[in-house]
Amino acid sequence: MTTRRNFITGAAGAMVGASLVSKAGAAAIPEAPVQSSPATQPPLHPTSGRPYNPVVTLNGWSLPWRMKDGVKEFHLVAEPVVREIAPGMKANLWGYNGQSPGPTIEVVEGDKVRIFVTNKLPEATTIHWHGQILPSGMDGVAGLVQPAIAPGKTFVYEFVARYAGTFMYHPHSDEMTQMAMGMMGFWVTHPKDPRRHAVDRDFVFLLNAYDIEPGNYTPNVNTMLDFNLWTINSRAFPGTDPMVVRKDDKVRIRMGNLTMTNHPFHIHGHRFEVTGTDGGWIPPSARWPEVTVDIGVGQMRAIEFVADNPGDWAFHCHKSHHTMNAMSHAMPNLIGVDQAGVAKKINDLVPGYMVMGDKGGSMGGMHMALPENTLPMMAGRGPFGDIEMGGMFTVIKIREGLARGDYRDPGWYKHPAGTVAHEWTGPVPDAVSAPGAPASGEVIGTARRGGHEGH
Ligand SMILES: [Cu+2]
Repeated sequence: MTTRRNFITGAAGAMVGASLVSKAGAAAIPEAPVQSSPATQPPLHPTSGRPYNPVVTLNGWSLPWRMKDGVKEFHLVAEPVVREIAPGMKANLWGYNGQSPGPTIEVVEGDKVRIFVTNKLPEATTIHWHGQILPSGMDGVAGLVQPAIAPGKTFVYEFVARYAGTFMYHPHSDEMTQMAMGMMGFWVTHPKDPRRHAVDRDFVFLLNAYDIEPGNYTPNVNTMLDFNLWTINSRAFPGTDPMVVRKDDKVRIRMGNLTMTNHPFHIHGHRFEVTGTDGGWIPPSARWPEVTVDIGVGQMRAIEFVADNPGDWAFHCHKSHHTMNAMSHAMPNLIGVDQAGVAKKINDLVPGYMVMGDKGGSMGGMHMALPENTLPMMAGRGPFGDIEMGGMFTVIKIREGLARGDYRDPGWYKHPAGTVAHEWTGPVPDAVSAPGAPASGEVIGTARRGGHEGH
């Protein structure tokens, strides 16, 4: 639910003291709306300024603005927030206007934009407008082109949104800490002519990662690579909302990567084309079909496809560890080892020990008791059982007969008769071994090496 907080009566006013903010000065600053829900909010249709086709931010929202003398004015408040990563786990993060990531900012090509940034963090910050072509002094790099915004201060950024495309914003001040704490947001500059690049559904999200040990609430900001929560807009599956799509809709998904590694995002049941980067739109003659697009560190990609295949389709990072949630990954590799009976004996000594893979049962089926404030490694439940996924995973739900603009979760797909993989109950011929192959059941070597450090 969106609530509104007046700058004069808000905590910022109290923090800097009434004497420092004159009534006239405070009244000149637009209010800073706040979002408290982690659920996907409906698209924000423009009521002032040029028309455009709004985007839908997965598990997020877009920031309202006001028009003042032909300038589109926004107010971002950098502040500590509590983000629900998924039901059962909350994190102390830093974000903007009540959430991490902050709200999506939507403007139109040629718009004059003024953004007030109030810093309610315990340390100085800035905002860099990633991908924007703007005056050097508006680029938000602390020390280089502006002084950092001290706690309690409000700065103003002004520039023209020159090119239509897909962008983001994030601090360029103590950025290792501030991005590890979740400070980032999406930015879309819509084309002047709303018919250009028009699609039926336009989803956006940022990829981010956190290192929060089970039982903790605050990310370790010194982690360099070994993150344990791989998230879409600071949500981990099953906390990520589905992307609901009407059959035959033209769909765009725009993604930005603010983690420390690349993420090859993969769609099921469809082919797409990469149509845009953070540098702009790709000419149709330069596009090629894909089912996976690698999004490098600091990059943005827009993909487009026609949703002509009804069903529930996985959409996820293809690094398999990125579709798992927190908990220890430092375990010996026992695949191929007969662990029958072993698990129970070890469990008597080490409560909670898990055997993985062979004869131990898969991880999705374990349903172990969890420590406080963490998520099972793979937790989703589907109509056929456990969905053995977490992290950077969501579902695209394509249905016939949805209304235009209806994003409500339609439930699980009802497969037409005869279209679900099923057990074969007929005769099965004996397997034929190649000459010199080991006899069935013979074990080659033993599993000694453990772990997978350094991945
Ligand atoms: Cu990934």
